[in-house]
Amino acid sequence: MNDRLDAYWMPYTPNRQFKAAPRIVVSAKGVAYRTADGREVLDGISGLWCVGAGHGHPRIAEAIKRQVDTLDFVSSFQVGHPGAFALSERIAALAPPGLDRVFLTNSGSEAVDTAIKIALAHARACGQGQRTLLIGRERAFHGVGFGGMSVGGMVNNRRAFGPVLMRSDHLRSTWDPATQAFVRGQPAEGGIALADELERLVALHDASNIAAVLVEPFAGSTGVLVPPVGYLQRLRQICDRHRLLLIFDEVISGFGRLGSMFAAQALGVVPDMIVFAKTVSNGAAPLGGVIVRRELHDAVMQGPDHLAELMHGYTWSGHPLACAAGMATLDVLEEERLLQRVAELAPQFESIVHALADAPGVVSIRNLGLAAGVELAPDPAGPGRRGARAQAAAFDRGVLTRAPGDTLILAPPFVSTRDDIQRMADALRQAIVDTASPAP
Ligand code: PXG
Ligand code: PLP
Repeated sequence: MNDRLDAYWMPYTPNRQFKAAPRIVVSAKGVAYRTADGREVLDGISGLWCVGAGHGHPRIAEAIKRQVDTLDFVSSFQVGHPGAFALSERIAALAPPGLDRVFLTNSGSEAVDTAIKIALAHARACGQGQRTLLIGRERAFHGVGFGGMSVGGMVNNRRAFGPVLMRSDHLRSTWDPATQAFVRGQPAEGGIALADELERLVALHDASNIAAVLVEPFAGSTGVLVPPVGYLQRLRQICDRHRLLLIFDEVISGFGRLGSMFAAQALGVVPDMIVFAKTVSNGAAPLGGVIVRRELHDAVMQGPDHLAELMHGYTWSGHPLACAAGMATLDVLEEERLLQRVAELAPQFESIVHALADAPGVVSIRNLGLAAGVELAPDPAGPGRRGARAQAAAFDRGVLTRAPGDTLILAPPFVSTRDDIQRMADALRQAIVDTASPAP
């Protein structure tokens, strides 16, 4: 093992295994990486669901370079710079009507925790400070902050930290292997019954104790689980009936992955807050945030006039380089008509990934927009091993994927050609074949 890899404790990585057989990337352009040993590896997951416009986009790189030469940093606490205001106004204009106040963070995790704090502060501002319970969903990922972890529903992310989580309860996952195994897009059946479970949780806890309901429009990092038609609409109706805040975590779905700016628009349901990150800056600088319904914001604008209305913020909130990257990314999404491109590519993508159904051990394929999960039967030795082996094999075969459990993710950059996507799927197929027999 190379000793020089020891110091870096890698995030969400089996460190001992990685350091025994490292996968080091040294450059990237468009839809491909170059490894330290000179190989090309296609980016099958848009970085980590964030590089929609492709790597090394000159427009975005230029904007960051210009910004660092003009204003490298100014705090956003009690001073400001033009970029943060311009970016927020632009994002507000892209959001569904009514949602037009934007709080900036540096990551999805920070954005989720920010949205939860806004929900709690809003309840208190309305004289309902007892509303502290969070409702999430099984198999949801909402980042790694204590709030996001609490409302999240991925057991492995919670296990080691359980006793310190915030109070939360969880809807059932929308995933039903019996009826959805090879569904294309949204399942047709079952959405209303799944969403009606929120009524049961409201009856159990009482609406007066609930701060917010937080869901991903589709579950991304848990393996692309797509809710049935009508599910999100019904959640909205139930939240309205009981005056609960509905928050969409659009860290993955926001800024184009579904062929619209937000899933709220693609799926036709308007929440009270939208959490975003990832594609907003095309991966070129850390950026996230929360888009808030104006009335929520206005309700919190109270208290002594010398004090911040919301005692919250990060040193890097509204960082000039991130704002420059965000503005340039929005320019590129618009000028290169990348949302339209995603909408056009999505049906071809769907056919290409579903053609993997006959590869050895494929038990399910789901897709929405430019996101798909290809689930493999687990190794007899237990869940997750086949997925991990297939992920490593895919890298050797020339495509970067992710493997939550035994599901392989494909989420290509928006600028991919049909041919790029086919090459990604071919490499995935080879990796599936390579790992068809259990490890010795
Ligand atoms: N919410 C959602 C819905 C996410 O997908 C976060 C919050 C947290 O964002 P940050 O920027 O703090 O990482 C995410 C992040 C995967 C994978 O394997 C997905 C994410 C992160 C890491 C891995 O799919 N999504
Ligand atoms: N810890 C200490 C000691 C700090 O002074 C600060 C910020 O000033 C933080 C943590 C939070 O860091 P950030 O604002 O980058 O989230």
